[in-house]
Amino acid sequence: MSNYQLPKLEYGYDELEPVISEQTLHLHHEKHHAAYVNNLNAALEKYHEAEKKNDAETMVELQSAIKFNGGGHINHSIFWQILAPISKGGGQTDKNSKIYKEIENNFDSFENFQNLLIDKSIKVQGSGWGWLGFNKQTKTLVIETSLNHELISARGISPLFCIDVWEHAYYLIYQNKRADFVKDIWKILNWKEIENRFNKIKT
Ligand code: MN3
Repeated sequence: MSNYQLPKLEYGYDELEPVISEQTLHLHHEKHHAAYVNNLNAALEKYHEAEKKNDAETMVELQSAIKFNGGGHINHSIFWQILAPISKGGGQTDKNSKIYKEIENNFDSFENFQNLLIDKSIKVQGSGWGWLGFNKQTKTLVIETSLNHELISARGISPLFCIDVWEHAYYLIYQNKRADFVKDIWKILNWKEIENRFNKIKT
């Protein structure tokens, strides 16, 4: 029995305003993310049934639904954690933190890093994600993008933070202006949590 659950948010639905509206967050968390969780559980249940029957054909057919919905659940679970309300420290960077210094080492300056990530995220074709990750082999920070719900961990890269650039993430406020959303989301990034994620990888 697979029983993945929708994670609870650590802030109120109206607390990420004005970047993410209350209605957007309700829909994004309680409808979109919840659907990925439900569809993942349903697909895994069918998969386990097929496994019991030695039905390889059905198992292979289910892989796409598991990948899409499982990736959606995993990526959104990261996304909610790396956001914080402006009133609770959202958007505040600490220039003495390890992650800030590492960003400066890798990308010359924080501003340069920001511009690169914004640019790559805006250019994702269709639905996808912009990422800051850590490449464990080269031991460097990397900017990545992924399509749909593809995981960057599958490329050997540990995710530090992500920007959801699916239209459902911003359309109610920003309409077609993805660039404005990708520039504004920096106001609600939870740098303490991003630093925690970074420390966990390195140790
Ligand atoms: Mn989404």
